[in-house]
Amino acid sequence: MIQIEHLGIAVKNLEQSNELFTKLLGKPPYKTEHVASQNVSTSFFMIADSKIELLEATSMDSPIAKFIEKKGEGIHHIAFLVSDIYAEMKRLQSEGFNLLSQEPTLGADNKLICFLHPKNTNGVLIELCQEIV
Ligand code: CMX
Repeated sequence: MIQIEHLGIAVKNLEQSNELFTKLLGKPPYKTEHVASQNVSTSFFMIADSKIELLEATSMDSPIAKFIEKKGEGIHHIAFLVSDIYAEMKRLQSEGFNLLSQEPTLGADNKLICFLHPKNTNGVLIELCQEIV
């Protein structure tokens, strides 16, 4: 693991939350993106070498819609940057973590991603991500 790449925050209304976080951080998101594979719309704010990702559900069966229904808005996941996601997935699987996919998938912000089930990580959803070069 190299660093915390971003914190994901589940929000009900991306436009309103973009305004809120623009005021809070003193700068606008550098990117907004619809990620069809995850049923989410996202925006990214840079903070030094890390990022905040705001996530709004685009359908009722989105993980973000389910999360907000159950827990309300708030921190949804922590994403760690890795240099070799395949090696890291293999290592974590051998350590007994529960990978939510056997292969990395294409995520937001030009990344290969894989999630670990929160039940085995103290209730925190963990995302691994690797930059696509
Ligand atoms: N953080 C912590 N716990 C979470 C959670 C989260 N983000 N999402 C769900 N849970 C909890 C549920 O509340 C539930 O807890 P209890 O058993 O105590 O009730 C438990 O995890 C398991 O829930 P589940 O019913 O088995 O599964 P869900 O349908 O809620 O799905 C999860 C949970 C993590 C498997 C699913 O959300 C998933 O596959 N997530 C990965 C993909 C994703 O989150 N995509 C959106 C982000 C995309 C992006 O970053 O661009």
